[in-house]
Amino acid sequence: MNVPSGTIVIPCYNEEKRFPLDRFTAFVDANPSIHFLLVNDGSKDRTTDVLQRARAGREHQVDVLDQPVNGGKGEAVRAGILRALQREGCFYVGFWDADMATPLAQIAELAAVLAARPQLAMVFGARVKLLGRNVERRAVRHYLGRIFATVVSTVLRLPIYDTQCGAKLFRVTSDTAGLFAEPFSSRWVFDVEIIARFIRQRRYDMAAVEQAIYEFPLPEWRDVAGSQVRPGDFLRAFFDVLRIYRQYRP
Ligand SMILES: Nc1nc2c(ncn2[C@@H]2O[C@H](COP(=O)(O)OP(=O)(O)O)[C@@H](O)[C@H]2O)c(=O)[nH]1
Ligand SMILES: [Mg+2]
Repeated sequence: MNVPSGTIVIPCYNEEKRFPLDRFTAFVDANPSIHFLLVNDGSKDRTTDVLQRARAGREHQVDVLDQPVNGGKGEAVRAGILRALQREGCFYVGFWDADMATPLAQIAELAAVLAARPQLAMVFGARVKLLGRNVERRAVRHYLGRIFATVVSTVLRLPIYDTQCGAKLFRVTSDTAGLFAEPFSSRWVFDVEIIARFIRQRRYDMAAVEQAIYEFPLPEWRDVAGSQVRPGDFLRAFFDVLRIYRQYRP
């Protein structure tokens, strides 16, 4: 497949043990058009060493951004995307969770959708458990995720299925930086905030927004142990959505 060039940001917080170094380097070497920006988000373990090893010998394709203070996933992604947008010749930018619950091979699939459909501004991985696919998610997380997505759909007036999947690509246009320009007000549901900003950018024309976002049902996704999201975060997420609603409504 002829994949246009892009940069994927991988936010990493205490990922020394979880970051799949061998899988990552093998993928990088086999996919020269895909650049990576690994963001160390003020980790307390040796994440930096692992990320530097991932970069060694691949400096043209892999960059490491060291954030001295832990700012949370959203801020790590934001810093990374703004940096990635400075590279010339990027057709897309995106972010991907460090546990690689979504296999890296899906980057090309998402990019291909973006390339084939000019009206799209963004493509999100969606964890839909259909027959014939390997989407393994713990039941609790699945149902909590369904409730959360339903709340977000209602609040944003956008029928989105999966807001929280850590695999998202954005077409690089003059509008892209605007989505990441300001710090996010929420630590965990910045994905929702990106969508809220996009809706505002499109002047609340919901038909236009629906035409510009594509959810791609992933053929493979597996829960990776060691998630740092805690039950309390789930509750906090609802209040964050409420705040986003107030902040971004017309
Ligand atoms: N928990 C946490 N994750 C962060 C932070 N900064 C960056 N991340 C990254 O955000 C991603 C979250 O993935 P994970 O913990 O598996 O969450 P889950 O898959 O949604 O349960 C990983 O790539 C983390 O390394 C942070 O401050 N806290
Ligand atoms: Mg995970």
